Amino acid sequence: MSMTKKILIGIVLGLIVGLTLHIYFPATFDSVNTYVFSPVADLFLKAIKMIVVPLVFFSIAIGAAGMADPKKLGRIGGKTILLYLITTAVAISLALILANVIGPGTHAGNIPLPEEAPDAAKDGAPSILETFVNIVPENPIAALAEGQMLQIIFFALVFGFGMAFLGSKVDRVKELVEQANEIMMWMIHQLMKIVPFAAFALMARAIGEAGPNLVGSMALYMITLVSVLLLHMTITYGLFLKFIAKLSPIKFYKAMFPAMEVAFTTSSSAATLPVTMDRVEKGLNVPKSISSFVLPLGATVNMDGTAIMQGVAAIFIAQVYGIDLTITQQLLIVLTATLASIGTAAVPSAGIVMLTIVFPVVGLPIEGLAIVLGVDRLLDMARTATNITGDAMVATCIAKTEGADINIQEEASKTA
Ligand code: DAS
Repeated sequence: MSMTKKILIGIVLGLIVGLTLHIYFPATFDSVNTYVFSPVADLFLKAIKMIVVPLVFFSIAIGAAGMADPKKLGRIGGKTILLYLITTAVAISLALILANVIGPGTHAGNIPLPEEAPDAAKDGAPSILETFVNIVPENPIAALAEGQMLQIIFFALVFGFGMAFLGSKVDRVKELVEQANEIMMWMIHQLMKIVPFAAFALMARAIGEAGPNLVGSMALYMITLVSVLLLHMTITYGLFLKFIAKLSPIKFYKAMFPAMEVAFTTSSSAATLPVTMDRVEKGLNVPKSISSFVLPLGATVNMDGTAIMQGVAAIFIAQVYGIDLTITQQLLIVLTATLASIGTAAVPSAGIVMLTIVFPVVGLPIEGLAIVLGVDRLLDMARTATNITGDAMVATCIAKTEGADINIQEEASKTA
């Protein structure tokens, strides 16, 4: 049985058990939660927290090194990184606008904040100036030890730029960082094997505590997220394709559909990369000289779908806990989710692990992860399809601006 089916079963069983206990056996729920749901759910959340700090450092350092590589940073590299950052910032902005307008978490019935919720959740957020000044860690080791996410991200970015600009002098360090990141991705892969059980426990606990209202809110969260993904792929990518690549979006999506299918079924941009490259080169006639740079970089650092999930999830969880996020905090979500998506590994469920960066930065309790985690593996399929589509769209635009003849040579791709 596929992992997706196992997770679906975990979610549905968790829903049924949680609702049954909440409605018919409320007195029993507490003991079942204490001895069954919470141990499994908390173990899983702690394992995610265990992975996230080193993963953030290694993956963002590698992402930064890839983007800042002087050998690649020329005209094409500069345009690519600019387009990647612009589309990701637009993606998150769309996510925040729609999540605030739809308000998926506003009807969940304010779930009480956990005792150890971050201060900002209780005492309001630091000002943007304080946040900006605090982003530079006085002691990076302390920042890593305390899990100060923005400071870790800043140090990782600077470290990555150093690896890029020092080039071959630090090849050994770069190799060590890349190998360490492989180990972190291996850990995520192992952890994801218990997602069906974790999804059951997380769902049963969340629904058992909050009741039927949360079911509707979670459904609305999923609808909001998928709506933003579709909006971003049709409007944002459509405008870029029409006005920069001078290409009909319909033709683009016809050519890219096979790659989107693979991304949807594998939930991995890395696993889809060969198909993405094949379709961009043969279906959209993008020169290999461009696709071989733009697409592997995009699969690593450009994840619009992931950034959208992180934006919608942050607003959703704030609404569920009744936390009003200021405009400053929401702008901080744009910055943090953009950086988190740069560091997100191109493997299943990596995005939800990186969500643990965004929450503490805007004072949201990490326990909120439990509410979205249960359904995340299903949403990962949709957002991974958006991730690779964004990479292909940028590759097509870059090719056009470099004078390539972007047209569909289906017969060529069939005979090739
Ligand atoms: N599944 C990841 C990818 O491969 C994205 C994510 O987890 O958010 O793109």
